[in-house]
Amino acid sequence: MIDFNAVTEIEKRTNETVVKKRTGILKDPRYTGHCMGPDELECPERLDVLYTLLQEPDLSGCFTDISPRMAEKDELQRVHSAEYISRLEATSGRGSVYLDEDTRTSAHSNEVAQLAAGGLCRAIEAVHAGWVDNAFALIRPPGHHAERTAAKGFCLYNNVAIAAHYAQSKLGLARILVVDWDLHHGNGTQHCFEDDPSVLFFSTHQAFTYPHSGSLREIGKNKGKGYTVNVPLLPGFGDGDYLVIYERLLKPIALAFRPDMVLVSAGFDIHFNDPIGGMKVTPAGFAGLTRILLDIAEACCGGKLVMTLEGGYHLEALRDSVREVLKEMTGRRTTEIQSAIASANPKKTAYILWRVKQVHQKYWKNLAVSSTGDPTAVPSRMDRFRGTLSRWIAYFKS
Ligand code: Q9C
Ligand code: ZN
Repeated sequence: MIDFNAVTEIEKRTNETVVKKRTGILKDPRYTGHCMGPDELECPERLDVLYTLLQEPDLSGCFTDISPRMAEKDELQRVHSAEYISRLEATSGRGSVYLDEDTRTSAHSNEVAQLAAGGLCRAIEAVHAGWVDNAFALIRPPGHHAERTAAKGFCLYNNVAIAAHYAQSKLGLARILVVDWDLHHGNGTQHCFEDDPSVLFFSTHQAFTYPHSGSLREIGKNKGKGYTVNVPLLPGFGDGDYLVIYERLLKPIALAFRPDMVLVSAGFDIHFNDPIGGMKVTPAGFAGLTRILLDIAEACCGGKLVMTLEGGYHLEALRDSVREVLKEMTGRRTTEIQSAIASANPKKTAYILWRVKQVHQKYWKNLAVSSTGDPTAVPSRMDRFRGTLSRWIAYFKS
């Protein structure tokens, strides 16, 4: 039985203080019971390797197990239409049913998808209640592409959207920050909170690829303007580039927003070995990203951070990356990000930093660029490009 009241250990090392965190892991063997067919990228083996990872000598015993529950009907209905829920329910017990060209069900998929959404709610409950400091929901199917009335891109129910609504309506949290570092734009999550200023959606994604949404002009609607921040990236971004984006764009926005909890759609398809992604993030880069998110959560909400698995299709890359994320979350290691930021090629990020600042500084005053002495300032010569991407690409290649 888990002792949720165990006191956080503090361990002194030579000249740094390591504060160990209680990290919850939401897992369940039933999550491997959804299978889209042989040779599918989004496969049960993804969780097999992660659940095996947890048994490694330096990780075993470091985590608090959290058990899932099914999402309730009313929780699903906050995000999905009754017709869509019935359509998914009707696949129960049946063979393969295609819901989208990339997305199909097996006999237990409906129940597994409800267990994924409910599982993420449980991880959030555990962090909110203080049973653990932070948590990672190692669940599938993923969720961030699922729309109100449609399955999409391997996703059935939108786990993060359902869980963010749960955190607000059942736990009483006011503001939720949803960060989506998956390779693909989190279209479903964005659409769910587009006009809602209480949920800030920040997404980095590879531009000009599936699902072809998430341009930086998509900033939210009505009262939600400014609370959707899209950062489309060209392929080839690596650790330093991602850390620059998260440190210089996400961090100031998030500190101004002051979330009560940070939820992360953690996709590992930005790893350099991923079969469908063009990004170059390494396991150390994932640790650095996790460190920035933990810093934000620490500054705003007592470190309350909940990660949830989205994409990531190279099994070893997925395992090696999740290992580093988990080490960071437990506080056993604190990745130093400033040197990676300092050694990143500023040409790669200058255009997107400048564009996001240009579009969002009216909503987020602390993004304003000062031309002198500010390390976050974008070179004024960027103005010559008049904001066109093709001009910037030519500059970058020069
Ligand atoms: N049919 C996630 O990473 N590829 N989903 C579409 C054209 C779909 C990715 C190719 C990729 C979905 C959660
Ligand atoms: Zn993805």
